[in-house]
Amino acid sequence: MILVGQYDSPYVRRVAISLRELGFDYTHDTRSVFGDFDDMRKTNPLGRIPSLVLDDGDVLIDSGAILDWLDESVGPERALVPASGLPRRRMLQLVALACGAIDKAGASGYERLIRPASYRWPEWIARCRTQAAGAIASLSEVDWTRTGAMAGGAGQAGQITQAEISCVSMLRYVRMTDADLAPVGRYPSLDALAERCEARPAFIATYPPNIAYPTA
Ligand SMILES: N[C@@H](CCC(=O)N[C@@H](CS)C(=O)NCC(=O)O)C(=O)O
Repeated sequence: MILVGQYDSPYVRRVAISLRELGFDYTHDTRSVFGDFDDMRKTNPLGRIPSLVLDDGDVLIDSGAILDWLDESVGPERALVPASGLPRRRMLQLVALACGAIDKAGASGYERLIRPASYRWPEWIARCRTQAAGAIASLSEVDWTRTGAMAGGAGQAGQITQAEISCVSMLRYVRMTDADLAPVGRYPSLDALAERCEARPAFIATYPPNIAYPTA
């Protein structure tokens, strides 16, 4: 299968980490969502990443749908999100907070990266950053040493969970694009989570290099 999209996208990265943690092989298509826009739209009509091209030619789009398919493929014992009940609900809540923080940090980042300076709207950027900061603060209150236990099936015997993968992908992205939202030291629980996860082979292999984001 082919994973389309670069690892500086936290959505691509959470799929890449999940593929690796679950033992899937993939080829990496590193076309750029901006530089190769027209070509990218032939893979995904939305012109977004990630996409996952399956061996039968089917193309899955949207990281949530891709991860759902991965979990279904490996079955409930190995799935990264618990199959049902309170553990599933709680884990999906953490994943939603992580993805919401990505969306909001991303929206404010695109304002700075893409929109011409004279058209930027500071109040909108501030609102997006407040929303991202709220989700990050909420995630920092989680006892990350217990997410596996909370997750029922997922997380047993040292298996990583989707909450951890998505949260650490979010944190790396935020620290690349808007570090003031979660500087090292402000949230010790998230620092510890990142340190534990970023040492795993799947995280090391997908660690995105720093990118130059405008600050204002
Ligand atoms: N809900 C989507 C969001 C994907 C997304 O926002 N991808 C970004 C890169 S991080 C993208 O393709 N941005 C370009 C665009 O939307 O035009 C997912 O989870 O896959």
